[in-house]
Amino acid sequence: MPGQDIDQKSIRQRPNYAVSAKSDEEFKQLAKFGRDELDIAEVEMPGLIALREQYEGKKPLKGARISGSLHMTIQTAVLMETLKELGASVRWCSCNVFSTQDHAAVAMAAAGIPTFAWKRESLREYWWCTYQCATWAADDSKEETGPNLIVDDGGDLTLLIHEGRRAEEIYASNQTLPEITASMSDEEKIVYELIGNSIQVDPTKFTRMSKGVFGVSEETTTGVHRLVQMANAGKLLFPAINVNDSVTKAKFDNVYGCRHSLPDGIMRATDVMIAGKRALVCGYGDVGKGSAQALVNAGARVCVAEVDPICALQALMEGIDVVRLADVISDVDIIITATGNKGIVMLDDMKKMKNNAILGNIGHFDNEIDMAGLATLGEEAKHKIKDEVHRFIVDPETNRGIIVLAEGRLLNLGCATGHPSFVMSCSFSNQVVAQVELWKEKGSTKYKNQVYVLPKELDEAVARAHLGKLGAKLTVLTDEQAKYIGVKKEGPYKPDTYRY
Ligand code: NAD
Ligand code: RBV
Repeated sequence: MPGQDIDQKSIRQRPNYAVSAKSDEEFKQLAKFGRDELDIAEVEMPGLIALREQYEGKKPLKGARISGSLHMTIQTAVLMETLKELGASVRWCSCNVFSTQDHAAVAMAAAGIPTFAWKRESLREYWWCTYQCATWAADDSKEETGPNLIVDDGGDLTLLIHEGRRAEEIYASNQTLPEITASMSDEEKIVYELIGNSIQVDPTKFTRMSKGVFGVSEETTTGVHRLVQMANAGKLLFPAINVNDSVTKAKFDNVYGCRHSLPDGIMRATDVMIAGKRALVCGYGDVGKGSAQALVNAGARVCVAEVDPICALQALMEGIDVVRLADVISDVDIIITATGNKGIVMLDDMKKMKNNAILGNIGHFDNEIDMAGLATLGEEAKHKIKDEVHRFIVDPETNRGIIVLAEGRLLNLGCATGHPSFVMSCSFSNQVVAQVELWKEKGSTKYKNQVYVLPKELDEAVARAHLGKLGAKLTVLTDEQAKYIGVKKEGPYKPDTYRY
């Protein structure tokens, strides 16, 4: 099984967890550090704590086995413990090789929550961890089983189950294992090799597993794109709740979260003076807006690249130039990709960049920047400055190089610690509400194998739960005013068409 090559010296592997700790002493220290930060985070996560209070003694997730694939950070640990407090059994892995905070992962393992995650996993280890997260291992009294609910971020866990089941169907019909072809990416090769190995041990594992899943709640824009494509093709095997498009997620986490954690990542990685520099943000959606604003606030001269005329016009209204990458590539000092699309900055572009210009991505996957192209320059062109910060020599004759952050993966989680607790409390409150809803409706026909958003009442409730902490006092509509604008006094206050 992939993962056999896990570095046993630094990874502490037990049947119920695999986390980073070289010794018992380090495990204890990390667990304490994690717990101390968790205690602080809880105070900053009023939405999650309100949900714990709302459901106290009710255990609405009793009996649910939840597998989560979402950055194993301190904030996520508070989510995991909230799900547990609501009655669920929880099992976790990260959704990115660089995003785990080891003290958070160790604190979860020490608290008895099966966790398979450490910072700087290899791709092989990453998919091994995902596989462990999906596999609810057998013990003396129980047979091996799988999750009945999934929390996903980017869709890798959902993909593994879907592709695993598809491969098992092919295997059942003609005994062939997934073919590994030269045109596949390194990651695809690893995934299909893992599925092939799994089939040889248990040829119906994912088929059984997929039948037990009542639904998935998806955290991020890119994961939602994947789910919508699957649903449209009639291939989605269970219902999905699109947490990303709750207003209290996309319009807060993606915007204000990135406004905080983008500069955090750039500064921790490089400590470069942002003021005065020319920065290009590719993509002016929610993440691009937060990123561009952060760079403007830091004193950079910012421009954006967009394909969508509406987003382009929004940028102009904020006083931000809209340009084409090709026209500015040789002049900018910082380039950030935030499109959720692929192939945004290619090797030929990088060859034109200024010496020591910084290139980073904050979109979900690592294909916005042409890392495969950079790899063709050879190992001698790649200089590690420190973990997650590399200088690639793009012109050997003059030694001109560029600084690439987090190897093209989302730099706010690779070079820093992701979004802070308060904004993640909004995102994760939606996750909890979605999980409770999927579990409540597990026997009903309310949800088909489609992608749903949560009702506005719940979105407003999530926002409401965060006001007190910031000392806000909401104005209350009078009966007459409510009637005049045609809403209920207690909300929802806007029609579904309203865009915030
Ligand atoms: P979005 O759809 O709101 O914005 C993406 C924008 O990129 C769109 O406006 C689109 O028109 C534009 N775009 C697409 N192709 C382009 C191209 N070739 N050139 C220029 N612009 C292009 O999505 P979003 O919510 O902003 O999310 C963007 C990405 O960030 C997704 O992958 C999402 O999953 C991820 N995300 C990351 C974090 C994080 O913490 N790092 C947080 C939230 C979302
Ligand atoms: N994200 N999580 C964190 N601190 O745990 N920070 C950012 C954290 C999520 C965010 O919700 C986004 O949609 C997703 O990471 C992209 O993978």
